[in-house]
Amino acid sequence: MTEVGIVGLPQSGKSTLMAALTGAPLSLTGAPGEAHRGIIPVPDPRVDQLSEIYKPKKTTHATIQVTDLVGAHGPLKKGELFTPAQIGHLRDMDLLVLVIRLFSSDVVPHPLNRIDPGEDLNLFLGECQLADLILAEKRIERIDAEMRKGGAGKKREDLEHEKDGLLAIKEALEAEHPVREVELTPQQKQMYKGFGFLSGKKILPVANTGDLNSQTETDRLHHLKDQIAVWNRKCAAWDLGDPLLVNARLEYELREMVGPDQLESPEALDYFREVGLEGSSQSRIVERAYASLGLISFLTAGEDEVRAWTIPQACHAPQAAGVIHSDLEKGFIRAEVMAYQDFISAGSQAECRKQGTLRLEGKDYLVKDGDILNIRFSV
Ligand SMILES: Nc1nc2c(ncn2[C@@H]2O[C@H](COP(=O)(O)OP(=O)(O)O)[C@@H](O)[C@H]2O)c(=O)[nH]1
Ligand SMILES: [Mg+2]
Repeated sequence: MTEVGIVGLPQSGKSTLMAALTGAPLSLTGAPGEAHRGIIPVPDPRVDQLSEIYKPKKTTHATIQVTDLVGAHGPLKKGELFTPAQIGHLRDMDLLVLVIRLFSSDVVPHPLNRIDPGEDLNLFLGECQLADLILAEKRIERIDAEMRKGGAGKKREDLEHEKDGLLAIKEALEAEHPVREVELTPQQKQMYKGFGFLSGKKILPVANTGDLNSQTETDRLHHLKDQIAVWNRKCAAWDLGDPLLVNARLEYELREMVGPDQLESPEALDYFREVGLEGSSQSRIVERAYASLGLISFLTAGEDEVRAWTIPQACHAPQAAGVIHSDLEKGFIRAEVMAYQDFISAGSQAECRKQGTLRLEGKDYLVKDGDILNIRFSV
């Protein structure tokens, strides 16, 4: 499952956003390092439409797992944004949603006693690099110690290869370039997989706004955008897109008031527009997460269940089948494939067969977004 970590400075609205996105109870406290998990269904009108047609016993949307991590309490010092336990959790994430505070509040103190989104971004990315640098240096030291013990042959070659990559990573980080930029061999990528370098992950900036009609807030937003541009100029691999605009507290309160399926209702949209937003954030966060991770969905449809499944963009039919069940990958024979749109235009599977839009595809077929698959397999 796709793992998204909600990160950022204390009091930026991470836990509120988590509750707004997942419907999990709002939890404003907790011990540092504690992880609160929740699930976001991936909105997909195709699933709803197929469900209307098949009237299955069960309808299942794809999901993303989100984790909200309780950070250190109190004022921040350099190198203290992440606790070791937090970094441990963050390693497993595919994507970091970085919440940056734009809203003012007399009752919610900022940990640095100022609201400056550009500086918060700098601080966060700086801490990511610092954490990665410490990790790389520690590992280099261990490798050196192991090499001093002697030994030759394959093991030594591997250690040298691992160290070379780490030195390149160290050099990049010192120049404020993310680990993502460093060109590594497939073997090195495998070696560092478990390290979970923070700047090796995709980072999606989310600006938590209060009221965008106020000049102060639009100024802050511009400042944040400028700062994002500075990082992207420094190194394109940061690839920080435009910040996604949310109002976590409003979204949370509306969700409580009108229910999760009414967040796009005209009534709810009025509330969002009043504070300068186009709507709720769930579908936009999911969309950006999918795009930045290069994910697509395929569908399965029948009387028992209509369901969406998440796969990477370049995924062959057997691997896609494996997401449903490993037996389907092992025993894969062929996939019956219809594009969602063809199915809707034709009206039925039988009609697709007649029109030739229901195809049989083999092991080399690259599954496309919105394909409706039926896997033929034998075990
Ligand atoms: N005024 C205002 N307060 C907010 C907003 N978002 C969150 N808060 C408040 O800020 C405080 C900290 O939020 P929380 O979600 O616990 O932040 P976290 O420390 O990043 O998890 C809470 O009291 C929230 O109610 C917002 O958009 N506007
Ligand atoms: Mg929190």
